[in-house]
Amino acid sequence: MPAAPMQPSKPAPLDLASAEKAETFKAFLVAEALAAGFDVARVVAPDAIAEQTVPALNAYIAAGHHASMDWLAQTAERRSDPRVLWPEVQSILMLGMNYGPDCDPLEILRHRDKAAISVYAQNRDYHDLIKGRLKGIAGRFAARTGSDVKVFVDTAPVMEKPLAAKAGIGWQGKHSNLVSREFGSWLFLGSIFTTHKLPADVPATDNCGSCRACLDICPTNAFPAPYQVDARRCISYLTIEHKGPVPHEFRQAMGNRIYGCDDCLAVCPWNKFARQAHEAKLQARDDLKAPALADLLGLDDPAFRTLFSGSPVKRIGRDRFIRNVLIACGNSADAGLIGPCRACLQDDSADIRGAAVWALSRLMDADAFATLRLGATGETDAQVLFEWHLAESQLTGRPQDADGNPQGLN
Ligand code: B12
Ligand code: SF4
Ligand code: SF4
Repeated sequence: MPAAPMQPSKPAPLDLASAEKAETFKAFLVAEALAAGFDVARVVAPDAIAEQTVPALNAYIAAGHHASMDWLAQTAERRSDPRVLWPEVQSILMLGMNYGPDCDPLEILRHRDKAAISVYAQNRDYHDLIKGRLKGIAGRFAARTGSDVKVFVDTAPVMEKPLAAKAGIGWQGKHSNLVSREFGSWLFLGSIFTTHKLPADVPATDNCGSCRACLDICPTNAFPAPYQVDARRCISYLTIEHKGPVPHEFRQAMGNRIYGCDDCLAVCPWNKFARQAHEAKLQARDDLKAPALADLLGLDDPAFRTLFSGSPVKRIGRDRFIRNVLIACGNSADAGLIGPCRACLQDDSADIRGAAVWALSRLMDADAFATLRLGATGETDAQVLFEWHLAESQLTGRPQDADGNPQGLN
Protein backbone atom coordinates (compact mmCIF):
# COMPACT_ATOMS: atom_id res chain seq x y z
CA MET A 1 0.00 0.00 0.00
CA PRO A 2 1.43 3.42 -0.93
CA ALA A 3 2.38 5.52 2.04
CA ALA A 4 0.05 8.40 2.87
CA PRO A 5 1.55 11.73 1.82
CA MET A 6 3.26 13.48 4.71
CA GLN A 7 1.56 16.62 5.99
CA PRO A 8 3.98 19.57 5.98
CA SER A 9 4.82 19.88 9.64
CA LYS A 10 4.33 23.25 11.32
CA PRO A 11 7.33 24.48 13.29
CA ALA A 12 6.72 23.91 16.99
CA PRO A 13 5.95 27.16 18.79
CA LEU A 14 9.01 28.44 20.61
CA ASP A 15 8.55 27.67 24.29
CA LEU A 16 10.29 30.68 25.69
CA ALA A 17 9.39 29.79 29.23
CA SER A 18 11.05 26.37 29.04
CA ALA A 19 14.10 27.73 27.13
CA GLU A 20 14.54 30.30 29.85
CA LYS A 21 14.10 27.67 32.52
CA ALA A 22 16.76 25.48 30.88
CA GLU A 23 19.21 28.41 30.89
CA THR A 24 18.43 29.11 34.54
CA PHE A 25 18.89 25.48 35.52
CA LYS A 26 22.15 25.29 33.61
CA ALA A 27 23.42 28.43 35.31
CA PHE A 28 22.44 26.92 38.66
CA LEU A 29 24.24 23.65 37.89
CA VAL A 30 27.42 25.33 36.66
CA ALA A 31 27.46 27.67 39.67
CA GLU A 32 27.06 24.68 42.00
CA ALA A 33 29.97 22.92 40.25
CA LEU A 34 32.28 25.92 40.59
CA ALA A 35 31.25 26.43 44.21
CA ALA A 36 32.12 22.77 44.89
CA GLY A 37 35.70 23.33 43.74
CA PHE A 38 35.56 22.34 40.05
CA ASP A 39 37.46 24.67 37.76
CA VAL A 40 35.35 24.25 34.67
CA ALA A 41 31.88 22.86 33.91
CA ARG A 42 30.20 22.75 30.50
CA VAL A 43 27.25 20.97 28.94
CA VAL A 44 27.26 18.44 26.09
CA ALA A 45 24.38 16.65 24.37
CA PRO A 46 24.39 12.84 24.81
CA ASP A 47 24.30 12.25 21.04
CA ALA A 48 27.44 14.34 20.43
CA ILE A 49 30.13 11.66 20.44
CA ALA A 50 28.82 8.31 19.13
CA GLU A 51 29.60 9.01 15.50
CA GLN A 52 33.27 9.39 16.45
CA THR A 53 33.61 7.08 19.45
CA VAL A 54 31.77 3.94 18.30
CA PRO A 55 34.15 3.25 15.37
CA ALA A 56 37.20 4.56 17.27
CA LEU A 57 36.68 2.42 20.37
CA ASN A 58 35.97 -0.62 18.19
CA ALA A 59 39.18 0.01 16.24
CA TYR A 60 41.14 0.49 19.48
CA ILE A 61 39.90 -2.84 20.83
CA ALA A 62 40.35 -4.65 17.50
CA ALA A 63 43.97 -3.44 17.46
CA GLY A 64 44.50 -4.83 20.99
CA HIS A 65 45.38 -1.38 22.35
CA HIS A 66 43.33 -2.03 25.48
CA ALA A 67 45.90 -4.65 26.61
CA SER A 68 44.43 -6.73 29.46
CA MET A 69 41.73 -4.14 30.27
CA ASP A 70 38.93 -6.42 29.08
CA TRP A 71 36.39 -4.22 30.81
CA LEU A 72 36.91 -1.69 28.02
CA ALA A 73 35.79 -4.28 25.47
CA GLN A 74 33.01 -5.69 27.63
CA THR A 75 31.39 -2.28 28.11
CA ALA A 76 32.18 -0.90 24.63
CA GLU A 77 28.56 -0.41 23.56
CA ARG A 78 27.55 1.56 26.65
CA ARG A 79 30.88 3.35 26.85
CA SER A 80 30.95 4.77 23.35
CA ASP A 81 27.36 6.06 23.46
CA PRO A 82 25.89 7.63 26.62
CA ARG A 83 22.37 7.00 25.27
CA VAL A 84 23.00 3.26 25.51
CA LEU A 85 24.36 3.62 29.04
CA TRP A 86 21.26 5.56 30.14
CA PRO A 87 18.50 5.95 27.52
CA GLU A 88 16.69 8.68 29.50
CA VAL A 89 19.69 11.02 29.58
CA GLN A 90 19.00 14.42 27.96
CA SER A 91 22.13 16.38 28.88
CA ILE A 92 25.57 15.79 30.36
CA LEU A 93 27.52 18.25 32.45
CA MET A 94 31.25 17.60 32.05
CA LEU A 95 33.44 18.88 34.86
CA GLY A 96 37.18 19.41 35.18
CA MET A 97 39.25 19.79 38.33
CA ASN A 98 42.75 21.25 38.09
CA TYR A 99 45.53 19.14 39.63
CA GLY A 100 48.46 21.14 38.26
CA PRO A 101 51.85 20.37 39.91
CA ASP A 102 54.03 22.97 41.64
CA CYS A 103 57.19 21.81 39.85
CA ASP A 104 58.27 20.18 36.59
CA PRO A 105 57.28 16.47 36.79
CA LEU A 106 60.16 15.57 34.45
CA GLU A 107 62.78 16.79 36.95
CA ILE A 108 62.51 13.75 39.27
CA LEU A 109 63.42 11.45 36.36
CA ARG A 110 67.02 12.62 36.71
CA HIS A 111 67.28 11.39 40.30
CA ARG A 112 67.56 7.68 39.79
CA ASP A 113 67.78 6.76 43.48
CA LYS A 114 64.36 8.34 43.99
CA ALA A 115 60.96 7.16 42.87
CA ALA A 116 58.78 9.06 40.38
CA ILE A 117 55.12 8.81 41.31
CA SER A 118 52.90 10.47 38.74
CA VAL A 119 51.42 13.83 39.64
CA TYR A 120 47.87 12.58 39.90
CA ALA A 121 48.80 10.07 42.59
CA GLN A 122 50.86 12.23 44.93
CA ASN A 123 48.01 12.85 47.32
CA ARG A 124 44.34 11.81 47.64
CA ASP A 125 42.56 9.47 45.27
CA TYR A 126 40.65 11.78 42.91
CA HIS A 127 37.94 9.17 42.39
CA ASP A 128 36.85 9.50 46.01
CA LEU A 129 37.28 13.25 46.12
CA ILE A 130 35.43 13.98 42.88
CA LYS A 131 32.66 11.44 43.31
CA GLY A 132 31.62 12.90 46.66
CA ARG A 133 31.49 16.41 45.21
CA LEU A 134 29.57 15.27 42.12
CA LYS A 135 26.97 13.58 44.30
CA GLY A 136 26.46 16.77 46.30
CA ILE A 137 26.01 18.94 43.18
CA ALA A 138 23.72 16.41 41.48
CA GLY A 139 21.61 16.06 44.62
CA ARG A 140 21.04 19.81 44.83
CA PHE A 141 20.26 19.97 41.11
CA ALA A 142 17.74 17.12 41.38
CA ALA A 143 16.05 18.79 44.34
CA ARG A 144 15.78 22.09 42.45
CA THR A 145 14.61 20.70 39.09
CA GLY A 146 12.93 17.40 39.91
CA SER A 147 15.00 15.64 37.23
CA ASP A 148 16.82 12.33 37.59
CA VAL A 149 20.61 12.44 37.79
CA LYS A 150 23.58 10.05 37.72
CA VAL A 151 27.22 10.89 38.42
CA PHE A 152 30.29 9.24 36.92
CA VAL A 153 34.04 9.52 37.36
CA ASP A 154 36.56 7.38 35.52
CA THR A 155 35.54 3.90 36.65
CA ALA A 156 32.12 4.05 34.92
CA PRO A 157 31.73 3.16 31.22
CA VAL A 158 31.77 6.77 30.00
CA MET A 159 34.24 8.19 27.47
CA GLU A 160 35.10 11.29 29.41
CA LYS A 161 37.70 12.78 27.08
CA PRO A 162 35.58 12.94 23.90
CA LEU A 163 32.60 14.19 25.94
CA ALA A 164 34.72 16.91 27.57
CA ALA A 165 36.07 17.91 24.16
CA LYS A 166 32.57 18.21 22.70
CA ALA A 167 31.56 20.24 25.77
CA GLY A 168 34.41 22.61 24.96
CA ILE A 169 36.55 22.04 28.06
CA GLY A 170 39.54 21.40 25.84
CA TRP A 171 40.60 19.16 22.96
CA GLN A 172 42.07 15.68 22.82
CA GLY A 173 45.75 16.22 22.21
CA LYS A 174 47.92 13.87 20.18
CA HIS A 175 48.62 11.98 23.43
CA SER A 176 44.81 11.40 23.58
CA ASN A 177 44.30 13.30 26.85
CA LEU A 178 42.31 16.46 27.15
CA VAL A 179 44.34 19.67 26.85
CA SER A 180 42.90 22.91 28.15
CA ARG A 181 43.94 26.40 27.14
CA GLU A 182 43.64 27.43 30.78
CA PHE A 183 44.93 24.38 32.66
CA GLY A 184 47.18 22.59 30.18
CA SER A 185 47.28 18.82 30.72
CA TRP A 186 46.18 18.81 34.32
CA LEU A 187 42.45 18.34 34.56
CA PHE A 188 40.62 15.44 36.15
CA LEU A 189 37.30 14.80 34.46
CA GLY A 190 33.92 13.77 35.80
CA SER A 191 30.31 13.96 34.63
CA ILE A 192 26.73 14.48 35.75
CA PHE A 193 24.03 12.95 33.56
CA THR A 194 20.54 14.41 33.83
CA THR A 195 17.10 13.83 32.33
CA HIS A 196 16.68 17.59 32.07
CA LYS A 197 17.54 19.10 28.69
CA LEU A 198 20.07 21.90 29.07
CA PRO A 199 21.57 24.15 26.38
CA ALA A 200 24.79 22.59 25.06
CA ASP A 201 28.08 24.49 24.92
CA VAL A 202 30.31 24.88 21.88
CA PRO A 203 32.97 22.17 21.25
CA ALA A 204 36.68 23.00 21.47
CA THR A 205 38.95 23.01 18.43
CA ASP A 206 42.21 21.06 18.16
CA ASN A 207 45.16 23.35 18.91
CA CYS A 208 47.99 20.83 18.51
CA GLY A 209 48.95 22.10 15.08
CA SER A 210 52.25 20.65 13.88
CA CYS A 211 53.54 19.99 17.42
CA ARG A 212 54.44 16.39 18.25
CA ALA A 213 56.34 16.88 21.51
CA CYS A 214 54.22 14.33 23.40
CA LEU A 215 54.67 11.69 20.72
CA ASP A 216 58.43 12.15 20.59
CA ILE A 217 59.09 12.10 24.32
CA CYS A 218 57.31 8.81 25.03
CA PRO A 219 59.98 6.46 26.46
CA THR A 220 58.30 3.31 25.18
CA ASN A 221 57.00 4.47 21.84
CA ALA A 222 53.41 3.88 22.89
CA PHE A 223 51.81 5.97 20.14
CA PRO A 224 51.27 3.93 16.98
CA ALA A 225 49.85 7.14 15.48
CA PRO A 226 48.89 10.60 16.74
CA TYR A 227 45.78 10.46 18.97
CA GLN A 228 46.21 6.71 19.54
CA VAL A 229 47.73 5.06 22.60
CA ASP A 230 48.71 1.41 22.66
CA ALA A 231 48.24 0.66 26.35
CA ARG A 232 50.41 -2.48 26.06
CA ARG A 233 53.41 -0.18 25.69
CA CYS A 234 52.37 2.62 28.04
CA ILE A 235 54.24 2.90 31.35
CA SER A 236 51.08 4.10 33.02
CA TYR A 237 49.41 0.82 32.09
CA LEU A 238 52.49 -1.30 32.83
CA THR A 239 52.97 0.11 36.33
CA ILE A 240 49.30 0.39 37.35
CA GLU A 241 47.17 -2.13 35.47
CA HIS A 242 49.53 -4.86 34.32
CA LYS A 243 49.65 -7.97 36.48
CA GLY A 244 52.64 -10.32 36.60
CA PRO A 245 56.17 -9.61 35.39
CA VAL A 246 56.66 -6.46 33.33
CA PRO A 247 57.78 -7.46 29.81
CA HIS A 248 61.57 -7.19 29.59
CA GLU A 249 61.53 -4.86 26.59
CA PHE A 250 60.03 -2.02 28.68
CA ARG A 251 61.97 -2.34 31.94
CA GLN A 252 64.88 -0.07 31.11
CA ALA A 253 62.60 2.52 29.56
CA MET A 254 60.59 2.68 32.78
CA GLY A 255 63.53 4.37 34.49
CA ASN A 256 62.42 5.36 38.00
CA ARG A 257 58.70 5.67 37.15
CA ILE A 258 57.09 3.42 39.72
CA TYR A 259 53.46 4.52 39.42
CA GLY A 260 52.06 6.02 36.25
CA CYS A 261 53.87 8.29 33.83
CA ASP A 262 53.53 12.00 33.07
CA ASP A 263 56.04 12.49 30.28
CA CYS A 264 53.59 13.11 27.44
CA LEU A 265 51.49 15.37 29.64
CA ALA A 266 54.36 17.34 31.13
CA VAL A 267 56.06 18.18 27.83
CA CYS A 268 52.98 19.82 26.31
CA PRO A 269 53.64 23.50 25.51
CA TRP A 270 50.09 24.41 26.58
CA ASN A 271 51.20 23.85 30.17
CA LYS A 272 52.64 27.33 30.11
CA PHE A 273 49.11 28.40 31.03
CA ALA A 274 48.76 25.76 33.73
CA ARG A 275 48.56 26.69 37.40
CA GLN A 276 48.99 24.84 40.62
CA ALA A 277 46.04 22.90 42.01
CA HIS A 278 44.07 25.00 44.49
CA GLU A 279 42.49 21.93 46.04
CA ALA A 280 44.74 21.06 48.98
CA LYS A 281 43.95 17.34 48.68
CA LEU A 282 45.38 17.34 45.16
CA GLN A 283 48.64 19.10 46.02
CA ALA A 284 51.61 16.77 46.31
CA ARG A 285 52.37 15.33 49.73
CA ASP A 286 55.97 16.15 50.64
CA ASP A 287 56.77 12.50 51.35
CA LEU A 288 55.52 11.38 47.91
CA LYS A 289 57.37 13.96 45.81
CA ALA A 290 60.67 12.10 45.72
CA PRO A 291 60.68 9.10 48.07
CA ALA A 292 63.94 7.14 48.24
CA LEU A 293 63.78 3.76 46.49
CA ALA A 294 65.54 2.16 49.45
CA ASP A 295 62.79 3.30 51.82
CA LEU A 296 60.00 2.03 49.59
CA LEU A 297 61.63 -1.41 49.17
CA GLY A 298 61.36 -1.99 52.89
CA LEU A 299 57.55 -1.60 53.00
CA ASP A 300 55.66 -4.63 54.19
CA ASP A 301 51.92 -4.84 53.60
CA PRO A 302 50.75 -2.89 56.68
CA ALA A 303 53.38 -0.19 56.13
CA PHE A 304 52.41 0.07 52.45
CA ARG A 305 48.74 0.47 53.37
CA THR A 306 49.53 3.11 55.94
CA LEU A 307 51.78 5.14 53.65
CA PHE A 308 49.26 5.07 50.79
CA SER A 309 46.07 5.31 52.78
CA GLY A 310 43.60 7.39 50.72
CA SER A 311 45.99 7.45 47.74
CA PRO A 312 45.32 5.83 44.35
CA VAL A 313 48.62 3.97 44.73
CA LYS A 314 46.99 1.73 47.33
CA ARG A 315 44.81 0.23 44.60
CA ILE A 316 47.68 -1.70 43.00
CA GLY A 317 48.60 -3.48 46.22
CA ARG A 318 51.98 -3.89 47.86
CA ASP A 319 53.32 -6.67 45.61
CA ARG A 320 52.83 -4.89 42.29
CA PHE A 321 54.17 -1.71 43.87
CA ILE A 322 57.39 -3.37 45.08
CA ARG A 323 57.75 -5.05 41.66
CA ASN A 324 57.79 -1.55 40.14
CA VAL A 325 60.23 -0.22 42.75
CA LEU A 326 62.60 -3.10 42.00
CA ILE A 327 62.62 -2.25 38.32
CA ALA A 328 63.50 1.34 39.25
CA CYS A 329 66.30 -0.04 41.46
CA GLY A 330 67.62 -2.01 38.50
CA ASN A 331 67.76 1.24 36.54
CA SER A 332 69.36 3.26 39.33
CA ALA A 333 73.02 2.25 38.94
CA ASP A 334 73.10 2.62 42.74
CA ALA A 335 75.11 -0.21 44.30
CA GLY A 336 73.79 0.86 47.68
CA LEU A 337 70.50 -0.76 46.68
CA ILE A 338 71.99 -4.25 46.30
CA GLY A 339 71.32 -5.11 49.94
CA PRO A 340 67.61 -4.13 49.96
CA CYS A 341 67.13 -5.86 46.58
CA ARG A 342 68.73 -9.06 47.92
CA ALA A 343 66.28 -9.10 50.79
CA CYS A 344 63.46 -9.20 48.20
CA LEU A 345 64.75 -12.56 46.90
CA GLN A 346 63.09 -14.06 49.99
CA ASP A 347 59.72 -12.40 49.42
CA ASP A 348 56.55 -14.52 49.26
CA SER A 349 55.58 -12.96 45.93
CA ALA A 350 57.13 -14.56 42.83
CA ASP A 351 56.66 -11.28 40.94
CA ILE A 352 58.82 -9.55 43.53
CA ARG A 353 61.48 -12.28 43.54
CA GLY A 354 61.62 -12.20 39.74
CA ALA A 355 61.95 -8.41 39.62
CA ALA A 356 64.63 -8.59 42.34
CA VAL A 357 66.67 -10.99 40.20
CA TRP A 358 66.46 -8.58 37.28
CA ALA A 359 67.41 -5.59 39.44
CA LEU A 360 70.39 -7.41 40.96
CA SER A 361 71.63 -8.52 37.56
CA ARG A 362 71.78 -4.84 36.61
CA LEU A 363 73.48 -3.69 39.80
CA MET A 364 76.10 -6.45 40.23
CA ASP A 365 78.96 -7.60 38.06
CA ALA A 366 78.92 -11.07 36.53
CA ASP A 367 81.09 -12.71 39.20
CA ALA A 368 79.19 -11.30 42.15
CA PHE A 369 75.89 -12.25 40.50
CA ALA A 370 77.14 -15.82 39.85
CA THR A 371 78.11 -16.14 43.54
CA LEU A 372 74.67 -14.87 44.54
CA ARG A 373 73.05 -17.42 42.22
CA LEU A 374 75.00 -20.28 43.82
CA GLY A 375 73.50 -19.36 47.18
CA ALA A 376 69.96 -19.07 45.87
CA THR A 377 69.08 -22.69 45.30
CA GLY A 378 65.62 -22.99 46.86
CA GLU A 379 63.67 -21.29 44.07
CA THR A 380 60.96 -23.43 42.46
CA ASP A 381 58.79 -20.89 40.65
CA ALA A 382 59.18 -21.31 36.87
CA GLN A 383 58.99 -17.59 36.09
CA VAL A 384 61.60 -16.68 38.71
CA LEU A 385 63.89 -19.47 37.51
CA PHE A 386 63.51 -18.07 34.02
CA GLU A 387 64.60 -14.64 35.30
CA TRP A 388 67.71 -16.22 36.86
CA HIS A 389 68.64 -18.05 33.68
CA LEU A 390 68.02 -15.08 31.45
CA ALA A 391 70.01 -12.74 33.69
CA GLU A 392 72.90 -15.21 33.88
CA SER A 393 73.04 -15.71 30.16
CA GLN A 394 72.95 -11.97 29.54
CA LEU A 395 75.73 -11.31 32.06
CA THR A 396 77.94 -14.09 30.75
CA GLY A 397 77.13 -13.44 27.11
CA ARG A 398 75.72 -16.95 26.69
CA PRO A 399 73.67 -17.26 23.48
CA GLN A 400 69.89 -16.82 23.51
CA ASP A 401 67.28 -18.00 21.07
CA ALA A 402 65.12 -15.69 18.96
CA ASP A 403 62.73 -15.04 21.88
CA GLY A 404 65.52 -13.98 24.19
CA ASN A 405 65.48 -17.34 26.03
CA PRO A 406 68.85 -18.73 27.08
CA GLN A 407 69.72 -21.64 24.82
CA GLY A 408 69.97 -25.09 26.31
CA LEU A 409 67.26 -24.49 28.88
CA ASN A 410 64.48 -26.94 29.45
C1 B12 B 1 41.57 3.21 30.08
C2 B12 B 1 42.21 4.47 30.60
C3 B12 B 1 43.60 4.54 30.62
C4 B12 B 1 44.48 3.47 29.96
C5 B12 B 1 44.42 3.66 28.42
C6 B12 B 1 44.65 5.12 27.98
C7 B12 B 1 44.02 5.50 26.68
N1 B12 B 1 44.51 6.56 26.09
O1 B12 B 1 43.10 4.86 26.18
C8 B12 B 1 45.87 3.74 30.62
C9 B12 B 1 46.04 2.86 31.83
C10 B12 B 1 47.08 3.55 29.70
C11 B12 B 1 45.68 5.19 31.06
C12 B12 B 1 46.74 6.04 31.31
C13 B12 B 1 46.60 7.36 31.70
N2 B12 B 1 45.46 7.95 32.11
CO1 B12 B 1 43.76 7.17 31.90
N3 B12 B 1 41.92 6.59 31.65
C14 B12 B 1 41.41 5.55 31.06
C15 B12 B 1 39.88 5.64 31.05
C16 B12 B 1 39.33 4.75 32.16
C17 B12 B 1 39.23 5.29 29.70
C18 B12 B 1 39.91 5.92 28.47
C19 B12 B 1 39.33 5.40 27.20
O2 B12 B 1 38.12 5.49 26.99
N4 B12 B 1 40.17 4.84 26.31
C20 B12 B 1 39.73 4.27 25.08
C21 B12 B 1 40.22 5.10 23.87
C22 B12 B 1 39.71 4.48 22.56
O3 B12 B 1 39.62 6.37 23.98
P1 B12 B 1 40.43 7.73 23.79
O4 B12 B 1 41.72 7.65 24.50
O5 B12 B 1 39.49 8.85 24.10
O6 B12 B 1 40.72 7.71 22.24
C23 B12 B 1 40.11 8.56 21.29
C24 B12 B 1 41.06 8.95 20.20
O7 B12 B 1 42.37 9.07 20.70
C25 B12 B 1 40.87 7.93 19.13
N5 B12 B 1 41.62 6.64 19.20
C26 B12 B 1 42.28 6.12 20.24
N6 B12 B 1 42.83 4.93 19.93
C27 B12 B 1 42.50 4.67 18.66
C28 B12 B 1 42.84 3.59 17.85
C29 B12 B 1 42.40 3.57 16.53
C30 B12 B 1 42.81 2.43 15.68
C31 B12 B 1 41.57 4.66 16.05
C32 B12 B 1 41.09 4.66 14.66
C33 B12 B 1 41.24 5.74 16.89
C34 B12 B 1 41.72 5.75 18.17
O8 B12 B 1 39.50 7.62 19.26
C35 B12 B 1 39.04 7.75 20.59
C36 B12 B 1 37.67 8.34 20.64
O9 B12 B 1 37.65 9.67 20.24
C37 B12 B 1 39.67 7.18 31.35
C38 B12 B 1 38.43 7.51 32.19
C39 B12 B 1 37.18 7.48 31.36
N7 B12 B 1 36.17 6.79 31.82
O10 B12 B 1 37.14 8.06 30.29
C40 B12 B 1 40.96 7.56 32.12
C41 B12 B 1 41.54 8.94 31.82
C42 B12 B 1 41.57 9.13 30.33
N8 B12 B 1 42.96 8.84 32.29
C43 B12 B 1 43.41 9.89 32.76
C44 B12 B 1 44.77 10.07 33.14
C45 B12 B 1 45.10 11.29 33.98
C46 B12 B 1 45.75 9.15 32.72
C47 B12 B 1 47.27 9.29 32.86
C48 B12 B 1 47.78 10.70 32.60
C49 B12 B 1 47.69 8.80 34.28
C50 B12 B 1 49.18 8.80 34.55
N9 B12 B 1 49.77 9.95 34.87
O11 B12 B 1 49.81 7.77 34.50
C51 B12 B 1 47.77 8.29 31.78
C52 B12 B 1 47.98 8.96 30.41
C53 B12 B 1 48.39 7.99 29.31
C54 B12 B 1 47.90 8.45 27.93
N10 B12 B 1 48.78 9.04 27.13
O12 B12 B 1 46.73 8.27 27.60
C55 B12 B 1 42.38 11.02 32.81
C56 B12 B 1 42.68 12.03 31.70
C57 B12 B 1 42.26 13.46 32.04
C58 B12 B 1 42.42 14.33 30.85
N11 B12 B 1 42.72 15.61 31.09
O13 B12 B 1 42.28 13.92 29.72
C59 B12 B 1 41.02 10.21 32.60
C60 B12 B 1 39.95 10.93 31.80
C61 B12 B 1 40.51 9.88 34.02
C62 B12 B 1 39.82 11.06 34.66
N12 B12 B 1 38.56 10.91 35.05
O14 B12 B 1 40.33 12.13 34.83
N13 B12 B 1 44.36 5.52 31.16
S1 SF4 C 1 52.07 8.04 29.80
FE1 SF4 C 1 54.28 7.80 29.40
S2 SF4 C 1 54.49 5.77 28.45
FE2 SF4 C 1 52.29 6.33 28.39
S3 SF4 C 1 52.00 7.27 26.41
FE3 SF4 C 1 52.48 8.96 27.81
S4 SF4 C 1 54.72 9.19 27.70
FE4 SF4 C 1 54.21 7.22 26.79
S1 SF4 D 1 52.46 18.15 23.23
FE1 SF4 D 1 51.89 19.13 21.30
S2 SF4 D 1 50.93 17.50 20.10
FE2 SF4 D 1 50.96 16.81 22.25
S3 SF4 D 1 48.99 17.43 23.09
FE3 SF4 D 1 50.42 19.11 23.53
S4 SF4 D 1 50.19 20.53 21.77
FE4 SF4 D 1 49.27 18.58 21.18
